[in-house]
Amino acid sequence: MSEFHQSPPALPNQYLDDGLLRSYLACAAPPHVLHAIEPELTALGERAAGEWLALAERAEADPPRLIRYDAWGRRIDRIETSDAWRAFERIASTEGLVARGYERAYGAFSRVDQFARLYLFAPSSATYSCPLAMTDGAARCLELLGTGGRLRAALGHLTTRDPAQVWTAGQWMTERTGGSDISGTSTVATRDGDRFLLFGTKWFTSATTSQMALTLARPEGAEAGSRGLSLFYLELRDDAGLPNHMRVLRLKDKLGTRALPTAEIELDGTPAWLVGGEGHGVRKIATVLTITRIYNALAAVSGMRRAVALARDYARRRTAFGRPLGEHALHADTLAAMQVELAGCLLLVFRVVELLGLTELGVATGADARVLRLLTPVAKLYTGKRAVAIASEAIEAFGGAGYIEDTGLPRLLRDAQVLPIWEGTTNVLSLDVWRALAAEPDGLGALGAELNARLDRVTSGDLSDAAARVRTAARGLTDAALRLAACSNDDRESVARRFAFGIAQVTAGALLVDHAHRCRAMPIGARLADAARRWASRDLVPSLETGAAYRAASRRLGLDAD
Ligand code: MFK
Repeated sequence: MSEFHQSPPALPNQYLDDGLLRSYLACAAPPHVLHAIEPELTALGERAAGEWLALAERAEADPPRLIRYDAWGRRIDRIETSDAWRAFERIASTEGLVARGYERAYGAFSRVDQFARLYLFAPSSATYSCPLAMTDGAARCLELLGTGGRLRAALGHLTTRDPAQVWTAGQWMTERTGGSDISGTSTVATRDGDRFLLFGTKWFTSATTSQMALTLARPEGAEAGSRGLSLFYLELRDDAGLPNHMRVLRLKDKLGTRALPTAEIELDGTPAWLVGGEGHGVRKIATVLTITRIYNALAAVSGMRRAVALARDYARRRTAFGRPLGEHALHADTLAAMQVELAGCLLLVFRVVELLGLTELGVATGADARVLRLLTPVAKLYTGKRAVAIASEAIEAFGGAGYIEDTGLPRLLRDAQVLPIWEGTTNVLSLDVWRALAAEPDGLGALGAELNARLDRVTSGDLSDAAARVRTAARGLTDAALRLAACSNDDRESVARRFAFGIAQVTAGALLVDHAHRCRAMPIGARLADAARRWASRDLVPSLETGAAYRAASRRLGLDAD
């Protein structure tokens, strides 16, 4: 009988081992800031590979439960979470994973510092990054719009580092009628003095153990459709700790994110306060969506990084056909493609984070603000899709072991699959790109100018071909946008996803070529240059064919019975 056992993959310090992240920070961070944060990031990288990973496994193994009644028959609707899940709440607050974005200790760079920490935390957190995303989004919304003692006090709870005081927030938009199209929102707000009472059902409420939520409802008498909606603040529990005129109908049985409590909730006179006055609720909650979409993109790249790290480690351990997997040219090629994808996506996401920091500090140029608006949906939609593909590839790199639950590997794929769905699906966000360009027609011009300036810096000969390819693709994209602007809405819609992918790939390409050039003297420089050349050699802009005949063919292909 064989006593042979495969050796499982191991994770080293997740900061020290991450040359890509470190090279990015070395370029992006002011030297004194890098000096200050590196020891802390190193400590977080250690915890991400050890303590947090163990907590995440425990949280996944002990998912939330809904306790409807207490022993005496009183309806309590308490969601019980594991000790491990609650430990993440303490860790997140003491590490200031949200607070740092509001303390702004490093000025406009504070968001990059915060998101670098989140990058290490997220893939070892059993999706605790989700409540943090909504907490951060709500904090920003209240910071901008939250007047009055109650809302200012809530902001204090969301941004504190004190675990005894800290709150998390939910963001409740989705109802039975839909999550993308929220015009059918049927939650009604009835005025009750200086507050409102909410009546309705919310179909997806993630992180339902939060203390507060921001939600949409229609004040009585307000117009139909999304324009009649207002944004409200509510607290989930009353002073006695009981549900605040609401019922938890059930917990969702989800494909992944299993440690994260997601529930259906019925509001039955829940006290709520207007945020930013009556009306324009969608425009107001868009502040939350911008933040949560950036978190989503961050979760996607950090998940990709984890998948790549595991697959790479295994490729050194696992022997097949007489050699370690990594010694096989085809496997090395597959891992290389994953790393290239990760590199482009990481730089894309952190560029968005940089722009967020500049905007919040009030030091962004008009062009920066336009690029942030444009790249937020682009980064979210592109990285969400790529995260699923990379997780799938990583699992395949483990062969059958990747398909077996107790290796923990299937979770990579399950948890990635939510990323293109929540916070706006790929198609909804592709259309949001056109919404952004309709509001700011010069958004693409501003992006193009930034990318060209980056490419102009590239003077090293071994990257000049790559720079030229990206520049040509960027020009093609701008020309296409002009052509599409003159097309019908239907034509623009049919091409929207391909157009958004083009923006993502061209932007990431320019960032990667620029970054490789800046890092050329570092030990990682040659690897980055290889990654940049491979990225640039793709078809950066997919076919943008459209038109009435094309759309008719799409309908026939997509919908007609064979
Ligand atoms: C680890 C990762 C963590 C993630 C945690 C997630 C957990 C939470 C789970 C969820 O909550 S998932 C549900 C998230 N839901 C969505 O993302 C909604 C998806 N649907 C859309 O985004 C639709 O496009 C939208 C609801 C916005 C369509 O609504 P409308 O009312 O038909 O859009 P309209 O009329 O174009 O826009 C209304 C206003 O909002 C306009 O402003 P004005 O009133 O000034 O004209 C728009 O400009 C503005 N707006 C819309 N989208 C915007 C925006 N402003 C800025 N940024 C945007 N993205």
